[in-house]
Amino acid sequence: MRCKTERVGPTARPFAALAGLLSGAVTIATAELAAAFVSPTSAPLIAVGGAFVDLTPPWLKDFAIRTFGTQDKLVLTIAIVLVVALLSAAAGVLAAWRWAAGAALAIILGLVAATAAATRPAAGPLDVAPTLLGTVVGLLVLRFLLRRAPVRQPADDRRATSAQQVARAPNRREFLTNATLVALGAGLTWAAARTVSTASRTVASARAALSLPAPVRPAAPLPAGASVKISGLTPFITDNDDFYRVDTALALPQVDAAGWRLKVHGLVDREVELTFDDLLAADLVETYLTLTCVSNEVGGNLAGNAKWLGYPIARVLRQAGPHPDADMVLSTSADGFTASTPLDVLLDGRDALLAIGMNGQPLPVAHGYPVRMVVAGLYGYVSATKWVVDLEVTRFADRTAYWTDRGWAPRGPVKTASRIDVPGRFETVQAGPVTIAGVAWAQHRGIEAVEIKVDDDSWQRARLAQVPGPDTWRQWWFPWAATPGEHRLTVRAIDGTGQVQTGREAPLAPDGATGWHTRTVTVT
Ligand SMILES: Nc1nc2c(c(=O)[nH]1)N[C@H]1C(S)=C(S)[C@@H](COP(=O)(O)O)O[C@H]1N2
Ligand SMILES: [Mo]
Repeated sequence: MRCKTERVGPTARPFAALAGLLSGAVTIATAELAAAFVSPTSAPLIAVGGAFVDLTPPWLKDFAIRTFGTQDKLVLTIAIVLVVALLSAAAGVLAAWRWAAGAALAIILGLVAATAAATRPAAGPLDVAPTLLGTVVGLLVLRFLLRRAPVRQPADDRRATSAQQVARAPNRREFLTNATLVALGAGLTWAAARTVSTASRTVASARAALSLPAPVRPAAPLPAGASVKISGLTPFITDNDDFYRVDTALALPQVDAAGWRLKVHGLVDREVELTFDDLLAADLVETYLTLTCVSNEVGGNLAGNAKWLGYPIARVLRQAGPHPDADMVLSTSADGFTASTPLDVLLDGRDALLAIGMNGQPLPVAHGYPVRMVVAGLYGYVSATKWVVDLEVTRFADRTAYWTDRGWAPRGPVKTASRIDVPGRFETVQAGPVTIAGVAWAQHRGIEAVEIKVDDDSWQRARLAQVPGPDTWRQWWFPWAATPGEHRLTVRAIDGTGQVQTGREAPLAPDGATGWHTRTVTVT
């Protein structure tokens, strides 16, 4: 690029900043459009966000989850957009002063984003192209805008020059016309990127066309009393649309089922490779299983229950023949997430599936389409790898997983938990008969009893809904004779081994929160 510093500037600073901002928008929109043809994670905002998520220190991650909950990704995206906007405006101001300086800042930003794109787990060599192309187009636009930007008044004239006079400067109108056109162009490019984004459309239509095979071993019909209808009580089955979502993906991985392969390797007698058609043709089983996140606070709702259709992981592992010294399976997703699952848990006969169906539907893309893992009794971060593509049979001593590297426990058995759903938070109820209700879970041990304490009274047993087995949550309810005043309700569960849920309060990290859920209600 030719540098004719003398031709641009001294541009009035607000115009230079606006030019920078707009060229930043053009850069991103152009890169976004190019990324629609390359890969979703090659788009600069997504790549930078993804790299940021992976590099986030644990304390910041904890803070983000605690403060923003499942909105953390939205907050991150907004923060990145604001930072990029500021830096783009700064590049505009710099370029108006010295073209080379502004261009250098823009190029550095482009290189940072391109590096992020190139180092994403599934990145190919082409992944740098969208950002680099965007940066070049952005620089051309910046040059174009600055050359036609209103010029600052010389210093000695400034006192005499009123704001209106600057406004009437001859090329102000031209600049704003150009700026508007550039903004429109960026907007249209962005919209085009959304529409042609081929990957998500291909995957969505393939998913829609997929019809799931019938299981060889269907789930036993739900007991009649599994789902109690109490207003405000969590339903036994969570709709796919209501199912909590936790993952590190800023752009959902778009994994094509036709090209999907699962490699099973590592400490095995023979490597195994499975295709999606292999899974469709295999003997599938169906099971109800509650999934829980280790980041669920006491009383929180990062848990969901679904009917899963899938292929037992144990069968794939036995086919491969794990070596006696192996004790862990490291699963990897298409987006580079990893989970360490104890090998003995996968082989002990419990439900541990390569799932392809969720509540009678193909897996939603957000929940791992085309294939994810679900394992009874373990937190999601050590077992529920979505978009799974690789199983390495290995040892805890040799390999660590995504969250283990960030300070979380390598093995994550689910801790016993119970939650009050009704009465709701800040709800006022009328004196007399009131139903207290909620859910409790202790996956794979089961829930044997739930107890309620009103204020400092003694513990009383709640009534329990039926369950298909020990791997799901269990609804409970308690008929309470409410008396006027403020009351504090506390719940605890007893698991299938007779162990009482601990009241000792533990934080989320490193292996899950403990403590009793309480709720204060006002009775009138
Ligand atoms: N690929 C991938 N799989 C993942 C994760 C992830 O970040 N990436 N998060 C795990 C965690 S922490 C949980 S709790 C579950 C959540 O599954 P869901 O989003 O379907 O509820 O997915 C697990 N599988
Ligand atoms: Mo999780």
